[in-house]
Amino acid sequence: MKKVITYGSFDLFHEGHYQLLRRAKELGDYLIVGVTTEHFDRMRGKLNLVDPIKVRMDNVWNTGFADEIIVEDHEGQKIEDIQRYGIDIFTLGSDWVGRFDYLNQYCKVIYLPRTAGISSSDIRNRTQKIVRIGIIGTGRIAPRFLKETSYVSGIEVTEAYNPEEESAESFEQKYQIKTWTDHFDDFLKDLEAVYVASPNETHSEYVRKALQAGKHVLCEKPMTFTYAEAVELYELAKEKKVTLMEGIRTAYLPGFQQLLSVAKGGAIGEICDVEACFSRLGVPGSREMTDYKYSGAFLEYGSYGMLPIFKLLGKDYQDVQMESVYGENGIDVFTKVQFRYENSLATAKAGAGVKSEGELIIAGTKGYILVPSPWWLTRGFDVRYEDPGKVDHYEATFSGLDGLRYEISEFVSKINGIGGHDYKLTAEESIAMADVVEKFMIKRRDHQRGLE
Ligand code: C2G
Repeated sequence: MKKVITYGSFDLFHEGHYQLLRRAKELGDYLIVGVTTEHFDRMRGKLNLVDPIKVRMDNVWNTGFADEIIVEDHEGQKIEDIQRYGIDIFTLGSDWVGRFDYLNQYCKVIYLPRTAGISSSDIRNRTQKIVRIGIIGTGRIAPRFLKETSYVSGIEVTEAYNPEEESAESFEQKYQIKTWTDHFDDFLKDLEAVYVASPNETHSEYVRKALQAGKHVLCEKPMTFTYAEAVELYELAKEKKVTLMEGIRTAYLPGFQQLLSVAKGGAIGEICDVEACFSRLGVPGSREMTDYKYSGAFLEYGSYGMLPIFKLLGKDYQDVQMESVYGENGIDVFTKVQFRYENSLATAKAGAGVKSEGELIIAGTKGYILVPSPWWLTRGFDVRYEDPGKVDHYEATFSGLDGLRYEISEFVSKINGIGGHDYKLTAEESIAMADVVEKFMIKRRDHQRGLE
């Protein structure tokens, strides 16, 4: 009996999928179809799948071509499956030509011609409403956002805004995006959403204005400097029935989700300590090194460290203490924030003029988890125990350089009401971060007053 295997997401099942399965079956006597999990698809950069796995599997089954359906959930599984099921032929559509030639050492690899003129992405784009988003602030991060949006279906950057003419103009010329320097209300008019990537001190005002105009908002961290304002903005979003999301990228990465599950799943027992560090040496003269009012190590990078702490231990700590190493201008070049919970401790460290190891360590009663640097781009981690010979290694991956597309994809899902409750970064967690930021700013201001 000749056994054939093929794989796919089979999202929004269409004629191309049908024809592929028909011809795959004709290649042999028994066809096994591997259907991808959403987690695996997200790791390999396929975002915004519409159909749940059950629907995708049923659709494959209903063609009558598959003799067996399996789930594909990790990189490297194809080799395992070919050996486990004694496969003679591996086949995929011609969009993958060359990519799986290495499997020739295990079985025969055949690429079948792809059906022209139809794809899940086309169907998604036709049936889904495209969210028109405008970027506020055309500085360093705007081009990255623009590029990453192109990998997410259902969203398109159509405009940008920057009151500084020079920056706005060069952005418009370089990226061919209509750019405004004033008339903020007109800029908002044709948009459903905005991405706020302006200087820190302008975030909250732009967020407020956009929410008031009924727009969905994705805002760079830190969204506000005070607890009260964070509460107010999330309430406003609720009242206007729009999505408000703080852009802490790590929260949306598949590897970080996996890390949280493993840590909370009991592998290391009770969690007793979380220690997270993020440092990036700023260029002399850069905002991170000079803007002592609204920038510095903690305001730029502190949210990253607070994220795993609040995700793992909750936001109801008993006490928080913070200390900084300050530069000449009173800016913090390094800040350490320590939380005390009823039965655990946590530390978030942020450096802009100090370099340290960017690792995350979660210590528990049975073992610990080490997420190596850069932990905030979670690509894998170890669960370690008293016995140094016993290590459980978890591999994760994501597409793109910095994971921004996962954050954008989450934003689109929330706008479209897909994906259920907030859990990756809740309003309450974001508000709790604003509270710490407020405490930090008071302390730093006191230090700066002493310098005057
Ligand atoms: N396909 C096709 N014609 C189309 C569209 C898709 O022949 N117009 C084929 C693809 O080449 C693939 C199968 O249908 O062989 C499933 O396509 P997708 O659902 O897009 O899945 P894909 O991302 O190609 O999964 O491990 C997963 C696999 O590596 C590939």
